[in-house]
Amino acid sequence: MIDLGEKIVYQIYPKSFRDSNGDGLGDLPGVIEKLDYLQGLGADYLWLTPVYPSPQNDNGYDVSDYCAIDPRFGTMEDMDRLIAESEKRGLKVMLDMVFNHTSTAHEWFRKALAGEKEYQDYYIFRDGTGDQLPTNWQSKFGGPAWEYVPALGKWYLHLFDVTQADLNWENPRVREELKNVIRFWKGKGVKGFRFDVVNLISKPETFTDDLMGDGRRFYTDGPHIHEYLKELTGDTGIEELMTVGEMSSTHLKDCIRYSNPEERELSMCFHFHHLKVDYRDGDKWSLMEPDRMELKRLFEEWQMGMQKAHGWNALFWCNHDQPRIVSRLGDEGKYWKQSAKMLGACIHLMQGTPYIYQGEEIGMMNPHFQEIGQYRDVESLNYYGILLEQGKTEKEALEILAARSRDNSRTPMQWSGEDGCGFTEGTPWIEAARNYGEINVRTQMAEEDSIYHFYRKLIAMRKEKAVISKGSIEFFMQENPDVLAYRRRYQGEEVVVLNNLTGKEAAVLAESVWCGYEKILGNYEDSRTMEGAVRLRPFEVLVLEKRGS
Ligand code: TEU
Repeated sequence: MIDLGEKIVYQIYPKSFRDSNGDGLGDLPGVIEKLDYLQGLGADYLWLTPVYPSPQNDNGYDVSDYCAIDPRFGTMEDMDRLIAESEKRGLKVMLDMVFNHTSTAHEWFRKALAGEKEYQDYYIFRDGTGDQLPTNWQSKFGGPAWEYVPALGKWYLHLFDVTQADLNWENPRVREELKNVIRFWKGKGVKGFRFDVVNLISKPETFTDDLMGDGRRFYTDGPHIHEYLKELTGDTGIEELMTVGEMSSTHLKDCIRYSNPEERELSMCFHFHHLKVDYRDGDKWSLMEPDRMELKRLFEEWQMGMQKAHGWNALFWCNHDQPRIVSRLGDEGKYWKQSAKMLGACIHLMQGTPYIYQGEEIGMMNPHFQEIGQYRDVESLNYYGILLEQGKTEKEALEILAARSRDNSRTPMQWSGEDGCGFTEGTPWIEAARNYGEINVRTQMAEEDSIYHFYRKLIAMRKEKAVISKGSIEFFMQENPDVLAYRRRYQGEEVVVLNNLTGKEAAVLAESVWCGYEKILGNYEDSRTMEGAVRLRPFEVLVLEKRGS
């Protein structure tokens, strides 16, 4: 069994990581070039988002062949080399399995369109006429979740883009095909899998209109989801590998089952509730100041809930779908460095397995695009149109995208201050953030006090201290809206983590919180002694260890 609490996963979005051939797109040889960097950081696993053949309508999450490499990213030899070179450095490769849907360019879907009944059963088709949608469900990228194929007189379901057709998991042949994909990659030496929106794969028996929402309540954590996951894991022998399910709009009770080892489903889950605390009325496209009390409540609910029932959390702020966390909950100006470090510590010292998304470890920010022409993401482009239709001005719509677009995290990795920011010698497929001169890996590796070195310390601390990797967790000061405070305990050892979530000086700490403890990590340089009234400074994090523990 893997000791999940000791592992760190680094997420790579290959398209924006490192371009080795100057075509403006990142590629696998580019990832290989950077393996030493990842080893130096202390990562254990690299999760690569999809590099399979794809029309790239959703940047690879529209897969047209699960067992090959898109020439834009390289070759199968490159992948083999990446796996081998990673192993040499003690790194394991995790791949992204997009099993809820395929691209409509996939051979299976093309055969379905050509009238082959057998392949129509691979997808979710419904007979009908072009003027009558089967249900009122909405696609997650905007617009109806159904598309009509006049030649067949049928609709097909697509919870995401119209070119991403949902697979029919009720069909055992589909399940077998997907198991073969896992077996293929496992045979190549891949040591982990991230399953894209895997809690959406089990659709209800009958399809009905959702009078209360967009349809998600019918297929989220759906009727056969636990059976399907047990079957997939059991039949492919991936139980001993590292697996993580991306759980969309999920429930705690299901995540416990997905990740409790006795259930033999997955190692852990991503959920997104803590990343919606700045959505007004749950609407991503409606801006609001983050609700910090809600953030604290959610952390407590999920950490305590998973702990109690032996589930396991994937710990993360950032990924390729989320705006940059410093721009969102931290500070882009005076307290950039402090806030990036505080946010890192806040997540890394909780119970679970931490994930770092490329660039997070150097405090990369949203790029603040000003024009629609700078965006590439299908969801952003769709919603720009929807927001205008709803009556927003172009300026308002652009402000919303600048805060919420998935492209905020997809700009090139900032390796250096040179032209192309060390990402490419060509023209990048998406513009880099303008601040790469100041914010880049080269500068931060050279600077002792940098965010990069702070992340290295966080990683090292998890590996050195069993209280971080194995300890229990409890929250305190829950009535205080500014400070997120928790305590970890393990075999007589104790560590306390105090995070000022705000840009203001925050509450005075009761003496009982710090007396008898010593500071082992913080994000302010000076040598303030822990005496008398201890106030947390803007975005300050204090990590305290009980003396003699
Ligand atoms: O994302 C699932 C998902 O629902 C989101 O995070 C989505 O981006 C968000 O809800 C939109 O507001 C996964 C992948 O991470 C994402 O990149 C893919 O586009 C999506 O699945 C479809 O495969």
